[in-house]
Amino acid sequence: MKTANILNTNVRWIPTVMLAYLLQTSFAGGVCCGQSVISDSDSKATPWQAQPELVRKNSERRKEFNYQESKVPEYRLPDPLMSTSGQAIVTADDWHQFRREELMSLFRNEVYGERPKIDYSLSFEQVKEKKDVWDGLATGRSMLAVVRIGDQQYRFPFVLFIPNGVDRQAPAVIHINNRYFITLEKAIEENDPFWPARTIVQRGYATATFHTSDVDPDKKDGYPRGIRAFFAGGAPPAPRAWRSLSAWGWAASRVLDYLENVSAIDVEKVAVVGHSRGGKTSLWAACEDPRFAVAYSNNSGCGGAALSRRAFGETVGRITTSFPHWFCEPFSNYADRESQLPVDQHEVMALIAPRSVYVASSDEDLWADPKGEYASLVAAAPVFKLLGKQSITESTMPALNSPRVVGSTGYHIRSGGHGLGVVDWNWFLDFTDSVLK
Ligand code: GTR
Repeated sequence: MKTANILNTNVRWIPTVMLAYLLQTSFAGGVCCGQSVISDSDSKATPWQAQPELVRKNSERRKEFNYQESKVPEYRLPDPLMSTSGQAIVTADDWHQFRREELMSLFRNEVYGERPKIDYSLSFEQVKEKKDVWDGLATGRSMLAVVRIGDQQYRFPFVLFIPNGVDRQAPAVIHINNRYFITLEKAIEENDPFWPARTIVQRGYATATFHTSDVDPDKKDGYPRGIRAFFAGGAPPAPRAWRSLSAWGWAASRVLDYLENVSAIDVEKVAVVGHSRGGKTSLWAACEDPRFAVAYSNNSGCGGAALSRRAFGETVGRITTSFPHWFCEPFSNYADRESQLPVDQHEVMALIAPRSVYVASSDEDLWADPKGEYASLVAAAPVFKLLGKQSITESTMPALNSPRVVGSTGYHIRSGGHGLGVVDWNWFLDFTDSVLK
């Protein structure tokens, strides 16, 4: 029972000095924490606030964007428990049978676009397998997902590790890699902090990754070479058709389709994880696919966890201009009129309920609006409650480096800048341990 042993020995407290070291370095190594989370539930630590010097510098450098709390417009969030026609949603049945679908349609029509309703077939090719990775800890596979419509096919690669010799099915983590493709060999040799496969497996999880651009190129002009054009037979995308974020999330679901055939994996316990644009994707992937038990968005900001109405840091206007391929066309109509949006991002969290959501921010990543990322999680609480789940309700932010976990939701804000690293992963895996194991 190799996995079990490794897990036990890794459950230990991190001394403060080591924690500081881990936070300051890009420590790529491995295994360091387990139950080491400092829960802030009874802590008196000061709630996080943006560093005044950083606010000053950002405001100076990017004058057209707001970095000051005092300049956040007054806003009123749409109530996830009030239907468009003004009907209060008071039972879980009302939510499941009516309101959830209504909200999904609003997000599809106004933000992420509608996925195609075209029949396709899906198969998988195993390109390589290594049965004895990391001294027998895992089996690694290099795979191709093959999507067929008629005689045409679209393929994208993914890599997977399955823990060996475990006595019960393992939970799993699907990582949406918005930066690069990590090959099987590379993942075996280097524990890349962006996707530390070895650490994840040592913590008792299977894990898979794919690269977003292999599914739909992450470029303004990448459409003709991606899965969306493949589905559309080369025709240009309709204004409300899916865009790249939705396409990448769709691909995470195809990887999940594969995991359903792996007997060592518990498909009821699969988390979808992404950073930044990948984090926007992981949240929407979990909305579209209820098989995901957990969604983790790391530094996802505008169009991800952050409330659009705050217009703090990145705005709807800026994101839809810089990345027109991420969102369907109507989203750009809300530039500078966010208050007219029929939805806001707290309803993305609500759409994932009663499943679990974890949101992470970074102290220096004001562009992603940490306060707005936290506030949207809190604003989803009435829906978690209606569906019988506990979640974070405390409106004051936790202190820096003090994860807050309540029932189905968790949040941390880490020292440092925009990025996904070992510290984030360890706190996130502590959360999945609590909700999945
Ligand atoms: C930025 C973009 C953000 C975020 C980030 C990333 O340029 O403005 O919304 O997604 O890229 O994906 O790293």
